[in-house]
Amino acid sequence: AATIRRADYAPPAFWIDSVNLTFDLDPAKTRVLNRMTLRRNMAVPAQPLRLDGDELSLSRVLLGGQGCSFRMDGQTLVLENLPEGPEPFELEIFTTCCPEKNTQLMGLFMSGGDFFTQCEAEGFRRITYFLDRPDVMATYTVTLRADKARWPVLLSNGNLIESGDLDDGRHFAIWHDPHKKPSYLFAVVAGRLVAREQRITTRAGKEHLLQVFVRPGDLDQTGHAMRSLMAAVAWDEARFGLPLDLERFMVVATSDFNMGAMENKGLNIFNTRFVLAKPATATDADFAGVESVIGHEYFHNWTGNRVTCRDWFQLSLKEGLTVFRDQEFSQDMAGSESARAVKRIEDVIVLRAHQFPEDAGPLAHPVRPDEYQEINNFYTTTIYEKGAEVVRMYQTLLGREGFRRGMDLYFERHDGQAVTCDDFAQAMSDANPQSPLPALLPQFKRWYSQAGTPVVTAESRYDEAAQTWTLTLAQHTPPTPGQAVKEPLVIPVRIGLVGPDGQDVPLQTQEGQQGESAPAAAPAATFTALLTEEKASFTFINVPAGCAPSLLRGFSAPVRLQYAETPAQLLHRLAHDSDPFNRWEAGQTLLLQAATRHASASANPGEPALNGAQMEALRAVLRHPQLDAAFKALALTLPAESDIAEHMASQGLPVDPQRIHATRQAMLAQIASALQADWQWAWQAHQGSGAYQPDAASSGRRALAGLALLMLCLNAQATGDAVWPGKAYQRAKDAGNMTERLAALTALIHTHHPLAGKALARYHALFAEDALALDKWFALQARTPDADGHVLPLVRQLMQRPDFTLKNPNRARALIFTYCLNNPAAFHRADGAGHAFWAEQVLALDALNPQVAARLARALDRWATLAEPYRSSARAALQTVAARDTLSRDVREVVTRALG
Ligand code: HT7
Ligand code: ZN
Repeated sequence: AATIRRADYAPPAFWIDSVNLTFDLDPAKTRVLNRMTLRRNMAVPAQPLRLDGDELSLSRVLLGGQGCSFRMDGQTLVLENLPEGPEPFELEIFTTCCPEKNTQLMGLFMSGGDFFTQCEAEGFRRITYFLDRPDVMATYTVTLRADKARWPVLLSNGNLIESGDLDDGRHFAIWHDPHKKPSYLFAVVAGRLVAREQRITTRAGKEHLLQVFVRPGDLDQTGHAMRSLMAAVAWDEARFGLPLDLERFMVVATSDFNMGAMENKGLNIFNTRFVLAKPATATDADFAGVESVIGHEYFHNWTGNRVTCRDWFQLSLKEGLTVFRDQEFSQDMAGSESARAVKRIEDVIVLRAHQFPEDAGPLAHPVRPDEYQEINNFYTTTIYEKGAEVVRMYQTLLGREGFRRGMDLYFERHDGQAVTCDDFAQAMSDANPQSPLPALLPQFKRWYSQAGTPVVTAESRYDEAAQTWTLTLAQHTPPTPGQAVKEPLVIPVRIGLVGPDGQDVPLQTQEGQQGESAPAAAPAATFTALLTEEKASFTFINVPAGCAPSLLRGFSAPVRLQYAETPAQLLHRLAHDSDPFNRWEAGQTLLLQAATRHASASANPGEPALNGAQMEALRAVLRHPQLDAAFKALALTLPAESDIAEHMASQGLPVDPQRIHATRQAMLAQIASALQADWQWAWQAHQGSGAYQPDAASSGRRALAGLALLMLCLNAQATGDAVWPGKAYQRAKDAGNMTERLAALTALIHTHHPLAGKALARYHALFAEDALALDKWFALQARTPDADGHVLPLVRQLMQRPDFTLKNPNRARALIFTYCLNNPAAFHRADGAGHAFWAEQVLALDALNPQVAARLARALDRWATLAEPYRSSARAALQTVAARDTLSRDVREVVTRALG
């Protein structure tokens, strides 16, 4: 397949000013008439017009109303004899497509009998021939015609101009979008839908209509989405001065969708997973997901739509920035300082669980990639989450106000344009001439061009006589495929010192150090050291003896920190660190180190992983009178098996998924048993009363109670006690909300309790008609801890059920992805059967939906870190897939790169 290179970017040979589309919607054969006004781009050498197309049937092409010559170059429609000057001309193209056969879910497709579109990144070319690239922006007028009884609601971007009835029971609607937009933001929906509506008046005094469209039975599940949307509108205006620029803002939910949601101008299309939420069927995590994705898509209206990307290499310009904005939104919505910190911890857990492995694996790529074969493969955690961390570092360097100045200048300069990551960086820098950024900008921009997670090594030296503390920081970024040599980056490292009494020690620097700002009036508790060289030292004065350094507070940069901290220092910080992120991190480091020791080949598996002092430290956190329940739940949750695997891989240790699983199970049993009385207290003290609320405090309480129930059932599994499994069964049966029901079911399933089967059957009977709740039922079982290899046969058996289908991405993700990506010990089997199953499913999915198949293909990215025999069977499975000659471009790119 052809490689597309960033260096080859050239402006388009033509501009498209306006597009007039008429759709005659029909599942088997939809007819699309595309009348557009184009003009030559006189700034580039004269070339033929090459219009992108994909799986279209072409009926007619007219130039200025007359037949004209054209040719096909593969799927590209080529017109040579066009006006040579800059004057506009009209082109009319008539095509048909087949939505009911569109299992890729790109372009125009059907879901539950309704029509939807997905155009990002290159789906518009599956609707009509077009210059399907983000730097070609046009105004759109869209006429939709369809059978009125089957598709009573007809939607497109912008404003409804006219609607009415036609002959034969058909009707029409005409929409006009006044905003110029790239084709990837185009959308159409036609269906039997109902809407929750809300009129709002924004700060600017303008009235707007917000609508959330769903299938008729789902209206009672749209309240949270609407409240989140209203909050997002208010937040963007308050925090960034960015108002809603549309009279009408629509959100529509579909149950067949490749990703979470899509920010089409004024007509966001969502996976039902991120719209529908009611306490009986949605968990706290689901409620939080709705808020964050509703926010994310809404924030794209400015960061992505008003200012868009020049080309797809700049994807992180909109995605990294918008993830940063949705993270900030969710933090602000969480309220208290502690709840904000919990959100930050959760975001970093996600980054480390997904982006760090990507950056260390065969598909590592920079935040602004240099090349791709299939753009759909580049909607990655590097573009999104690492991109967001890069944006966050601007805010760390410039402060909130400086960051806001940068944003203001970015919009002042680029509103209505298609721009690059360089343009964003320049605006941040130019808006903050007094900051360290202008001098560091070329070096800072290496964050966009260099792949790989930097390793920052810290060394601490204390001079008791001089009462000085010197911290030496060194950076090194390991090589990644295609990038052998790395240059030093600009790394902001936020530092604190926890004194012997547990209080922060004020940090006073020696003169002339590169850091935060000019000497502050009063020494602050936290200092931001800017590491710009390969190695640099920072000395602080008036430091008492016995302090514990607290480094990379708030996770101030997306790096791996290596610091040989003593066990006593770790325990001290777990007990006292004023930075909640680092306090949590101290506990996780302790647990990760213990797990790594225990899982390594030389360890004695019979020995307990945690010692008495460590257990007491965990008990102290659990019983702490001031700490929030949400924080406690995070602090007492063991690192996932995949986190332990990555930690071991980063130390060059072979990854044995079975040993890691055994270690983690042993640690769980140890914590369950040693803290038995404390877990009982935690369960009893964190029961709720009253109606379900998804707020941070209530969900934190439920998280801790759920963890306590799991621990109590684990302990019961060891002792044979029947009380706690009985309580779990009752809860799984009668819980008033899905969070508690799922926690109880998980406790039964994870302890292989005989009541688990009965509880699962009851669950299925209750939720058989609710697709999202049923997805949880499949996922729960795919995540069962393996006992004698029983999970794979269970997954195969579940696939035979009439309510399973590979065609629905949510269902495939619930069962197959969960098994392959979230249950490592069940997946990486010594007999290789898990890997063979993966190959089978990747191939089966590829025939239906290459985008989804390519995501599953990523499950074996880290095969080279595995111990034998897992490594060989994983490679063999990759080779099996690579040997198929009919592979999509999507899967081909992933497996070829994985095999290196
Ligand atoms: N900008 C969107 C990315 C997207 C997508 C969404 C749905 C289906 C296919 C898709 N391809 C790319 C989602 C977002 O980041 O907001
Ligand atoms: Zn996005």
